Amino acid sequence: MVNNKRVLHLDMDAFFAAVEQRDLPLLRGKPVIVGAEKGTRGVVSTCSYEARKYGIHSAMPIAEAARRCPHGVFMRPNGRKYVHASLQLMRILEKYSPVIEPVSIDEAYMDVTGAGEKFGGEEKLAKMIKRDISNKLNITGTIGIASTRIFAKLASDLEKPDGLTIIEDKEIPEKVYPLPVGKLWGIGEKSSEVLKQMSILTIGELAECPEDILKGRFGINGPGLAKAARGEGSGDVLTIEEREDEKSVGHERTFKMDMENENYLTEIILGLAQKTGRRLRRGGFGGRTLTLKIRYTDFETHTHRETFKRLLTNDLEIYESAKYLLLKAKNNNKTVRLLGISVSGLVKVKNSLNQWEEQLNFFSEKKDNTGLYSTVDKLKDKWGENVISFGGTKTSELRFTKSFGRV
Ligand code: TTP
Ligand code: MG
Repeated sequence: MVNNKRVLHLDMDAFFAAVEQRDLPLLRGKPVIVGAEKGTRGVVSTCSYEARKYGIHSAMPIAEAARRCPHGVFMRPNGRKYVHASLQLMRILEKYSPVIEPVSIDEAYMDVTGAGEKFGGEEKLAKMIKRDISNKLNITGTIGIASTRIFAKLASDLEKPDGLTIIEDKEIPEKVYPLPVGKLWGIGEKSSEVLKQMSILTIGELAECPEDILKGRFGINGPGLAKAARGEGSGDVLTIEEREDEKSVGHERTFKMDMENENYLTEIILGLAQKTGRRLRRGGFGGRTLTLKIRYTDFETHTHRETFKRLLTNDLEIYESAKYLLLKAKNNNKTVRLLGISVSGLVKVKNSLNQWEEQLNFFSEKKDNTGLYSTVDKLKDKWGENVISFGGTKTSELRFTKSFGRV
């Protein structure tokens, strides 16, 4: 798709692990695995690039990571530190474009249309941002630039870590189309497998596939796949103010694997709730209606909606309500492919707060995250002892979960 926009996507490298390696030089050059306690049934949050050589990755069971790399350094996440780094990161980005959309703790889109001229070219601009980040934060990030969000994101994934990939529209056939379909956001192993059976292996082949054929195989989601392959339909980069005009706030996540384990699904819900809560806070909103979207392996998709008496304003309330809907609605005979939650019926509850500041406060009372517990206490004071029961997900294991909501 050709347009006159230029979108920059930045994604920090091995973010949690990089912050740990920065703060403890002993860890540099070592396989560092950040995640659940060894010996528990929890998962890896992330790991350093040294650890990736052992095949370790986010969401892998921690026990598997320990088997693959027994000599690795296993660490529990320190949310307060990561939020602080994230806050600093977003402040740096603000210097380079007024249109920034943070989409997760270590990732942001920037509309850099026209910025190339101001900074002496896109490559110069990207290098300047990378240098600024590494000078100030002492960790690295990878940048992709293209004319659409979906291709900018794809570009930032091509040369990790510490990379930079710029894709001009005229280079799309040469740089994007030969890539495997799985490189495209939203296309996991299952879809790749189905596409393979249709002899569609590359993004270019997918882009050219007639939409009705895809519809026959993937139902209503089929045409979206071809659109994604053409870089279409991923929207503009939105500023915080623009997002405030949205009528609902939410996130969804497609899994690379199909999921049936209830504990894992509630963990996903927890991650989505945190992202949604953050967006609500950023706009100073609360909402009463919660919608849960479930897509099963066979692509059957259901939405379940419920309006609550209380106003949903924070992560834990959203998590609890979404978990309740999940347990009520889920068809236990099917494996789940995608989960999404959104909050609507928005009302302004306070003036716009800086989401990152708020998250920072959340973690800042003491190093051991007592801020989190005091928040839980306040909720319990307000709604009673049973309002928060984390099921399989312990409060102490609250962690950031990367959102794949909006490309
Ligand atoms: P990512 O950007 O997906 O991963 P990363 O920054 O660690 O590594 P990469 O170089 O490939 O970008 O996620 C950012 C952080 O979010 C990550 O450091 C830890 C956290 N996270 C989780 O806690 N759980 C997850 O499943 C994922 C994917 C990330
Ligand atoms: Mg990252």
